[in-house]
Amino acid sequence: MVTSRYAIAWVYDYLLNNHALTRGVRLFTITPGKSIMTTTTSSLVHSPTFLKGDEFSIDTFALLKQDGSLFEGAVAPDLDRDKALRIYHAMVFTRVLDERMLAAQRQGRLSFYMQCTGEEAAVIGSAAALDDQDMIMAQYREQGALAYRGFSCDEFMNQMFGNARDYGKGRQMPIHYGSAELHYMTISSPLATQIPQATGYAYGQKLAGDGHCTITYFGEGAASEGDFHAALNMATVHKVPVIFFCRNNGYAISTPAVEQFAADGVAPRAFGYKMRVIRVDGNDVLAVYQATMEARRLAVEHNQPVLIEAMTYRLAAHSSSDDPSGYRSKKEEEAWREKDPILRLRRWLESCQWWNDEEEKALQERLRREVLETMKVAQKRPAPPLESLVTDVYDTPTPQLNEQLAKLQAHIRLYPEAYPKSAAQCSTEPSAQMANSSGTENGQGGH
Ligand SMILES: Cc1ncc(C[n+]2csc(CCOP(=O)(O)OP(=O)(O)O)c2C)c(N)n1
Ligand SMILES: [Mg+2]
Repeated sequence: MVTSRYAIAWVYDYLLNNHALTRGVRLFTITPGKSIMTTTTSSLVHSPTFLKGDEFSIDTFALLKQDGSLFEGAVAPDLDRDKALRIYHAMVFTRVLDERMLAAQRQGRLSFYMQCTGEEAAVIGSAAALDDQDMIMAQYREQGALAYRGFSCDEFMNQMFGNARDYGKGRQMPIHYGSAELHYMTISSPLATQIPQATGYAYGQKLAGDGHCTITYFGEGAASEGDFHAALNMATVHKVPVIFFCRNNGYAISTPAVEQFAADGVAPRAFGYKMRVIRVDGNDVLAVYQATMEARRLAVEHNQPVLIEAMTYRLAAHSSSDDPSGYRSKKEEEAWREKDPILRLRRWLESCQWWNDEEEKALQERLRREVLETMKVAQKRPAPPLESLVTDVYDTPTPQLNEQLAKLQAHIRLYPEAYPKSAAQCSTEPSAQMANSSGTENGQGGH
């Protein structure tokens, strides 16, 4: 962990010191004691030929047809019944959670929600191919990976309701989950920041030599950020064990992929960095699983970073604040609904005699009940203590923070009916912490 924190710091240092604008674009590699060499082995040609880059197209790796049978010549990955069912349960749980929490948002119980609907195979199939100790740095639509790792329904709910049991102490919007125990970096909304962080973290893993890698998830929209390019470049230059997993779900909010880039998706960008790349049918959980297994092997055994582009579709709205009817047709959505990744896996499980209608019914009922009951309990839990607003920011709260807390407490005492009861209770007396460290020491505060 410590090594990796240093490695993330190293990423920012690298970005500051090696940015093309500050150093000039480096065309030469200088090897001490040797002559200056170019970084290319390019041959000389004597007529001006411009390459288009679309001389070959990137194929899509697929194993499973929508009816649950394998394509001719396709071989299912080595997946036993227990693991296949663990994947399936996480996919169904994610779908049930999404449906219920969107409804909760519509009922006014929750301020915000984002669904993974339609992308469960991409997210969970890839998470299942990792070691549970590998690091996950996600964007925000990858709750399925966390569910697969074992984040409980209660833990999801506590985060979403920002109650006293939320690991983030209610400081973040719903869906900003994280778990140190499950090696899942807390979500942060500014797009693509997790991508260079993943390179840095994986560099730390390489230095630590612990045999683990990092996977970072991001949308095709986030891949337009400069952070994406810096991350890929650093990863190949420094040979770090990182998997870049792009969920190409067709949209960045309302902007369709065709209006985001003219190229053949995101995959060809890997060539610019001499990185291994594979495109996979993101609704085919077996193909995603196998591709990610192989990517992990390359990363861990050869320190070879890999880009995976999973072709999928965001079946739901971007978030609970979005209405896709303004920018895409029902017909398009229906066509993708026909490719439902959960149904595809269910049919395969049935063909293996590992699943049946009765088990399906029981699972659906159990998960719906669990989600509903856990939500009701989490919603009623008290909010985090008011003082927690100023703790954890610095080692000890600064006089300014304590002053702000005191003002807030005074405000709550004036208008107790506008705040949760737990906040009003905390505000009957100025906090002990406040009394200890507020004031005008160091000449700050107290004005
Ligand atoms: C730096 C930054 N710019 C813009 C936004 C606003 N924003 C949030 S999500 C989003 C679209 C992202 O699309 P994509 O990466 O394809 O992920 P998807 O939502 O499709 O899963 C945008 C533009 C942001 N959060 N951060
Ligand atoms: Mg997208």
